[in-house]
Amino acid sequence: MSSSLLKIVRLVYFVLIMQKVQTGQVIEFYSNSCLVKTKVGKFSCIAIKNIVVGDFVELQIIQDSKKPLGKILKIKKRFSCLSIKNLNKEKFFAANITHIGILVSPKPKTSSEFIDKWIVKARLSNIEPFIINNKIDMKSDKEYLKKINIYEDINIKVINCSAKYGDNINELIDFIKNKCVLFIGNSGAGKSSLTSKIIGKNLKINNLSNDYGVHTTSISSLYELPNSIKIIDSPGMRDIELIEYPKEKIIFGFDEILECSKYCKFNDCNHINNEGCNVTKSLSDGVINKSRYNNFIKFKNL
Ligand SMILES: Nc1nc2c(ncn2[C@@H]2O[C@H](COP(=O)(O)OP(=O)(O)OP(=O)(O)O)[C@@H](O)[C@H]2O)c(=O)[nH]1
Ligand SMILES: [Mg+2]
Ligand SMILES: [Zn+2]
Repeated sequence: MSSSLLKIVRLVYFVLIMQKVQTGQVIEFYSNSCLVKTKVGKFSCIAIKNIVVGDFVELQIIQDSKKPLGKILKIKKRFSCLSIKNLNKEKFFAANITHIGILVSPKPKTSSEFIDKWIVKARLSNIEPFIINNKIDMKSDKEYLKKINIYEDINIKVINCSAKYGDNINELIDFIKNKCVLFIGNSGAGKSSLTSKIIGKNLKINNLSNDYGVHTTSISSLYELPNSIKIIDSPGMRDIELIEYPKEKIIFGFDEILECSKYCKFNDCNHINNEGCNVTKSLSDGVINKSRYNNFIKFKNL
């Protein structure tokens, strides 16, 4: 095709798509712009208030001086939305995710508080949490392994893998089919390494052993695979607060404690020192794990 004919075809094509309202999904989000993937291509758009990665949007394509740009008209109704509140400031984080993969690693060591806080957050956001125990190629102490094993006992899926060497990646891929998964974890836990392994493309990773040229993920990006897998790689996180939730809701992140609490003598039992408390009884009988119980009490009193 001659170059002038190609230009005309391209022009007609853009005129056609510019007339129609397109729908798409936000796959990358920057401070004041975002990238939206539609059936007819990816378009850079000016961000609108509260928009996040994972949002489905309606947009109009407009021709800016050279390249086409998208103008977001509307954010579609979300089936889940995750936000983080710190010091009274609420930051929306990701939308339309079905599962949160909590990455844990022996180095940097993930605390049980971090895991339990994310389980609470996921449950209260209508999202299913599961655990990805990464870096199984590394030596880890018994205490750490014991800590991870308790989650299987409370029906939270645990997948042991090595993002670096590929061990068990297929099990993870099978599990996340038809799901939209957000990977969260401390900086250096291996979120980007894992995402790279799954999508088969090298993303920049955070080289822990080197103080120079360290790449820490700074934006959340959504990757789509042919087998209906959507993955969001997110920046590493230190700690989250749970201040946005009423204290009485914390128990929904602790299924096993919730179950036992149904047999406490009093409805308003504090599960610490009230008479007839079935939670403290189950704790001393070894039915409830001590670290889970301690985190439950701690989060209720934050
Ligand atoms: N031994 C080992 N190292 C790993 C594994 N997965 C990741 N790493 C290493 O851990 C370091 C951090 O990996 P990243 O994937 O950048 O971690 P991240 O969670 O994306 O970090 P942030 O973007 O800072 O949040 C890199 O040096 C990786 O090579 C693993 O399974 N085993
Ligand atoms: Mg990263
Ligand atoms: Zn009780």
